[in-house]
Amino acid sequence: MRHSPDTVSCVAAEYMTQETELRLLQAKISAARSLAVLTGAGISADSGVPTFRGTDGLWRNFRAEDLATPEAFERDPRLVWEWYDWRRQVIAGITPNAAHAAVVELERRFPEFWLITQNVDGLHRAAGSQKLSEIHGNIWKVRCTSCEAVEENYTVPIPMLPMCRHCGALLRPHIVWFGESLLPSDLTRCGEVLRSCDLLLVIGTSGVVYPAAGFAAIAKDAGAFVAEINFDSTPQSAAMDLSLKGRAKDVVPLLL
Ligand code: BV8
Ligand code: ZN
Repeated sequence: MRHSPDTVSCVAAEYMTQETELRLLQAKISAARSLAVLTGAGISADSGVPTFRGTDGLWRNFRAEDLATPEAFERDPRLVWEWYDWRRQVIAGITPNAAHAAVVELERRFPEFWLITQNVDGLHRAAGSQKLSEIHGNIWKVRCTSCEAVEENYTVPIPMLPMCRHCGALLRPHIVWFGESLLPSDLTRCGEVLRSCDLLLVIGTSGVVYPAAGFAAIAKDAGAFVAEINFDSTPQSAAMDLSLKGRAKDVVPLLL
């Protein structure tokens, strides 16, 4: 079956595009002065952490937006804790993958570097990342609903319901829920990083949750080159300077 000229050209263009886009991004990285990286659930998917909107994202048919809210916790703290305990048990047995390790190596190479992650799984820290903002919190931290004490807690399974050892009040996950604002210090840091970086990598995020979904545009408006690495195209792909398709564990190490 003879392919029409334009089919051949777009397949070739498509193939060329991925190959040439990778070369272009490698060149941008070696020319960059300051690098910022924004990650989402997709970078941890290759380690086995369920994503939010992927088919594996559901827990007992609850959507994250139903459980990750102060209202849900008010209504049924046990249900919400059972969900976080289930995720802690899943993540406890998981290790970072080659994409997390490549981000650590980029941090080592760039004096001006910052990582902004939406992930609460703690895998970037476990991989060795140090210059990072966990803007949605960390699943291994708890906060007292009364005295606001924040502590690391790795107890798996966590006793139902976990209480504060300082004042005896109920503990909650130290995580930013829907309807809750990010920490002002994190927002300030993200703003500084996005407006000063000359290259932003956006890895494994669907780009639908704000304010993180607006970060690529902030960097682009400030003159940065913005590149997306994702298994699939996203609502933001068209707005990117470059969009590389593939698994994070396969593509990110190619940038080193
Ligand atoms: C706030 C912690 C002030 C919880 C999370 C403006 C417009 C519309 C709505 C809003 C708006 N401003 C505020 C809102 C409301 C809301 C919001 O954005 N809602 C969305 C649903 C429309 N935002 C908030 O409430 C934020 N707070 O704004 O406060 C305020 C409040 C109210 C109103 C106005 C102002 C707080 C948001 C933070 C919520 N907490 N996480 C927990 O984890 O338990 S968000 C949570 O969902 C994650 O942290 C992450 O941010 C998001 C999930 O997105 P992704 O990480 O991208 O994951 P997803 O599964 O969606 O996609 C995975 C991607 O990876 C896919 O693209 C896939 O193709 C790709 N992929 C998969 N496998 C691979 C891969 N890529 C590469 N390799 C692979 N192997
Ligand atoms: Zn307390």
